[in-house]
Amino acid sequence: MNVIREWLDEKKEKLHFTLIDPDKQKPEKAAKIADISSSYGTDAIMIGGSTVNRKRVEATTIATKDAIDLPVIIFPNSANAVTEFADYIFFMCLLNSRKRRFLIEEQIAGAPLIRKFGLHPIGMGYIVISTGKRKTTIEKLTDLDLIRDGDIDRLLSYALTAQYYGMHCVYLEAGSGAEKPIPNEMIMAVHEALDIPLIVGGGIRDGKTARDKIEHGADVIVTGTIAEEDLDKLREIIETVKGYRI
Ligand code: 1GP
Repeated sequence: MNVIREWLDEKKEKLHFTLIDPDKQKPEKAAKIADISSSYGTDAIMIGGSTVNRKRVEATTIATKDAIDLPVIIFPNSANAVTEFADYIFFMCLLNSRKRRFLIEEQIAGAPLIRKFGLHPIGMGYIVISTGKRKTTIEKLTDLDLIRDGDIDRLLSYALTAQYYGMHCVYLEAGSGAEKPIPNEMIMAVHEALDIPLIVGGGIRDGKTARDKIEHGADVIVTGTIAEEDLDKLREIIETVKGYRI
């Protein structure tokens, strides 16, 4: 079962996921952001960040589940983020990392916990693109085989690898707070080559940009930072994504 595909087919709409970083606010505030996002029409809440610890992930997940009725998906930075209180977890491989840790070790550590907790894993090929001059946190932490704006063939090699491995989706990530989002031509190239759902996030701050990404082939738009900074813009983004007719 590919749950992202099912949601897309059932709703016949593009999807918006709200990312909450448990390190950025207390669980009560996180639950409030989830509640507001839900009222604007977001489809799921993702919980994760680059420095989170298990207790914080758990507390934020519990508070969020209590506040809303939407699916909660863990977006883990390591096996330490696996918590029994969520519904789903992105079982992800950072395909263009050079570190064994992000390619397979954290997955091996997390897999038995996923089974024990009965979490539903969503296999994901995670590809980080370096879109700006300034390094994002994820770029600093993960020792990347750099993919820059214009490296379409190499991006396609990675994205096809995800599909041929049987992963359920590909996530093109510009990094939280990125100066520039994923370029349109990269989204279009991956969209044309792949059959699995395409998730796009990082640096999306307004409805026009979200629309641009969807028009070029994104199936799911992820936003994180904007919910902490400007709720009107969050609303604009969600309404744009949900109002888009396929
Ligand atoms: C990061 O793509 C997400 O994993 C969201 O990025 O915080 O820039 O919206 P922003």
